[in-house]
Amino acid sequence: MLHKKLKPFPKDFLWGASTSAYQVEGANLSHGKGPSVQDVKKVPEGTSDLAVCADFYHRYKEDIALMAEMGFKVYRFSISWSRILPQGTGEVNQEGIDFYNNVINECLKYNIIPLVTMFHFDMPQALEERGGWEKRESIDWFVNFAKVMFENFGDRVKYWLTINEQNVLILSGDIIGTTTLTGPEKYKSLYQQNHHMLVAQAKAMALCHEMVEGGKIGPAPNISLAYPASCKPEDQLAAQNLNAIRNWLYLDMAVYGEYNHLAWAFMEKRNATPHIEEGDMEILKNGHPDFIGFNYYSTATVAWCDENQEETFGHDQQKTRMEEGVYLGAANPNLPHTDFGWEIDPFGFRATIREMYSRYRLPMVVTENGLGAYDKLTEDGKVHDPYRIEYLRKHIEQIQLAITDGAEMMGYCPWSAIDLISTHEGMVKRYGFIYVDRDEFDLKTLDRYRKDSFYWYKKVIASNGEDL
Ligand code: BGP
Repeated sequence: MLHKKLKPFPKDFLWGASTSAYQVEGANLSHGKGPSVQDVKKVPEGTSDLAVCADFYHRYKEDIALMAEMGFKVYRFSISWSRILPQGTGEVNQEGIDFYNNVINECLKYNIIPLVTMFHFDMPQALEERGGWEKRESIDWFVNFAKVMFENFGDRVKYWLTINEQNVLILSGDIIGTTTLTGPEKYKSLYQQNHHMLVAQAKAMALCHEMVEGGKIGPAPNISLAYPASCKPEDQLAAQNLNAIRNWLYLDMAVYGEYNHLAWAFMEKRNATPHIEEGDMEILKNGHPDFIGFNYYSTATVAWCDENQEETFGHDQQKTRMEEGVYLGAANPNLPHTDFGWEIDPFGFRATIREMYSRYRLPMVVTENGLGAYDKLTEDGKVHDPYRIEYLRKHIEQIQLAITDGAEMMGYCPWSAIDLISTHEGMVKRYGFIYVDRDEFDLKTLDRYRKDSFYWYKKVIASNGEDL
């Protein structure tokens, strides 16, 4: 600690939690909604499809009432693009607008601030078939979608997030079902997609400021500070490489409108620098986020990587894939893991926040953080999840330490408010404060139960983070 005394959480600190449309809503091909890439992806073996999820589409009132009971100040959810615009552009689905109006109004009824993610892994399939993010037109498609959202919801939604985990879309799209590209050719396409998303994001940020009175908007990448696997100087270079390619590329662009030079050198190495049209760099410079939203699950550890090295560490969105000649993902022997193999690193959370604040000097809101586990409902309707409480407590402690270090923190929205379908590991990987009574394939009652963490978080919020 740098100080002896901890600074308190700000009075208006936004305590809440997160979900995303395709993982929580269900009703994925009904009520006028068009399919998204998530609805047509190959569902990983042994995991449920997205037809019902937590059935939030039909039970949002009950769920938001439970969030209010926990004392939420904010609820982060995403709007499904293809529920609003079934073809991605063109005709608006009024039922979709009505649904999100109802969700927003329900939040406001309890004084819960809606924090809306505009895009969370769910490109409309109709647009994917027209070339998706690789097409230059994707910028206009997204800006049009943003406009529809600001027009319909901007009178009540003042906090917006652009693209959830754009870095994960680029680095691990194969894991979360947004790309089938593999091999050396993938880079060129992916970094062109990335460029379009960055320009689209900058335009959406500018448009938000123009259209939404008092509107605030920011990005929402997944940030994991990279550690060198040892104090060998080469490992430090590998960690800098990963930090640039995984983290700073996205935030340097969102905040400063500049391509990070190390990430650019990596794109050159892979023959994957994007085509940049005249005027793009100006648009990128004019984006200006009001805050940074970021998801944090763990840090990453990497070693130097020679050419022709073999991958030794498993890979998903939190476990770093090898990049030949750039970095090699490694296990951190100092850290425990979750049942699903993700490392747990609360100290790394503070280190990540410190580093981000040093680089960007913007207020930050944690848009995801949490522990996936095989929770069990007992016969008397309880869910004992002390492991989740411990995880969250340790991370909240580190936020307070980071605030004491001088970082500006606006809020904390762990993943997830309620159990929902994981990106690739089904319903059994639960994160919620609220348990949903269903199995992978057996929908059971879909009733809601308060987990032990529900009561604990309620107390944390009521004491503004003092009673952990
Ligand atoms: C993030 C995503 C979420 C979410 C979470 C947990 O990458 O933004 O959508 O699901 O990770 O990941 P998983 O569902 O794979 O456990």
